[in-house]
Amino acid sequence: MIKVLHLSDIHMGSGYVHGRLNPETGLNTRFEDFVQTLSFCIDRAINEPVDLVLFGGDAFPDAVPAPYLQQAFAKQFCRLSAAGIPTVLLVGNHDQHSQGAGGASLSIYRSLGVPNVIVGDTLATYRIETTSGPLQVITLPWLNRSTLMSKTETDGLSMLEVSEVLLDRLRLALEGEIRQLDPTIPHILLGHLMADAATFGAEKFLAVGKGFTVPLNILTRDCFNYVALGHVHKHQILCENPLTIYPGSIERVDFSEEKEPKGFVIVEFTPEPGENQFKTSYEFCAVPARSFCTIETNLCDSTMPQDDLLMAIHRSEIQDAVVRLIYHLRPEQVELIQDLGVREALSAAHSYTIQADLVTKVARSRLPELGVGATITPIEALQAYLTNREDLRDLELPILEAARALMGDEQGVMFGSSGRPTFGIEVPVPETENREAIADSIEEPSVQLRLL
Ligand SMILES: [Mn+2]
Repeated sequence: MIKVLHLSDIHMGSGYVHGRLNPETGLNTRFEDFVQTLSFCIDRAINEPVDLVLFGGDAFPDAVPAPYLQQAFAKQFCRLSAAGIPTVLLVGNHDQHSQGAGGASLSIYRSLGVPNVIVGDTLATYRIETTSGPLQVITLPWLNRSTLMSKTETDGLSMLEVSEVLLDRLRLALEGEIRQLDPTIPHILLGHLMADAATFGAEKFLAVGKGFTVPLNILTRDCFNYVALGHVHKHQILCENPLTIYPGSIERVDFSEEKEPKGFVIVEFTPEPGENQFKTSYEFCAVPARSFCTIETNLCDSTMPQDDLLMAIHRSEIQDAVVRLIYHLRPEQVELIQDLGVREALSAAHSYTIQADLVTKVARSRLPELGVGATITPIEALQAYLTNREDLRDLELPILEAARALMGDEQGVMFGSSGRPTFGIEVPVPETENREAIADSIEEPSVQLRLL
């Protein structure tokens, strides 16, 4: 039996906004979280022990990580090297450098000749001798258009045509690798890609450039005993035969991953008689990743918003979590919330953000007349506004009256011969021409809207 640990998408150095400075180390606590979780994975690989570790790509946020990130990453993977456990480090989109001659942040391990480490930065097949027997791994790093096509070849082609040509080339190149495989030992395809059957996760927000999607049937060939994938942060099993898995990321980068379990997979290959030669089984192993917790509560109808807000916090599991508190309340309730008390209730969290959302009574949805391309007259708009403002009910009639006067319906009240200002406001009487100009401008639809 051969045992393989497959992890992916470490992204060490991401999500600092959810951490705080550790005064003892001077480092962001989220960096320390990522190191701790990676260390947990490496501990498991060594203690098990597994025969091989596969890393599915995306080590850092970009291809030029700060030295302390490189160092922390190297420290963990060198433990595998020292323990004699072979490791394949696949290059993901975040590991590739797009400038000059390119290269990848992980290539340093090959340059230094770190024992037992293979860097997968090209499509290639490796035969790996493990203590439990040999394995074959095809590495398929993140592909961009320039990997498989030159610029002159893509000239004049649409994006769709380019993608089709790329996929044809990938199919061919993969076929070339498959034909060299030794059928008597287990075959693994290790790829960093977006499979077309995958559910998206936070990776779509992290990626700068767009890659292309690979149809699952290109990957799930009968000859493979396991298809180990990286790139998508949400753990998922895409196919049972051959077993095709995204282990997902090991730590949460943002709140979009709040509900996702985080971990790695351990895959076992057991020899069995017959055509398929090996039986593949797997286990998802959860890691103690930092939990994220959203508390959202609507206090608009609450008579004791502070108490209800504190209750909502106490009901949530905020201990050591990254928390975001979102509460909705009416403007007149604002003074009923004591910020200090709320912050004290949140103090058990690892870090927190508070977002107070003021709900105003006049909602646009209550003015259906104001659809796209539709306008209403200023008087109708004012009427609708006043209908929604209970506090102005007593003034509704005088306001409307004054508005009509302004609009010229009742000329004479405001600007007329009497010269008597309404509501005791001193209104300068303009020249007749100016008055017409004002009336004209009010007829403009844009002005009508601005009046709202
Ligand atoms: Mn990726």
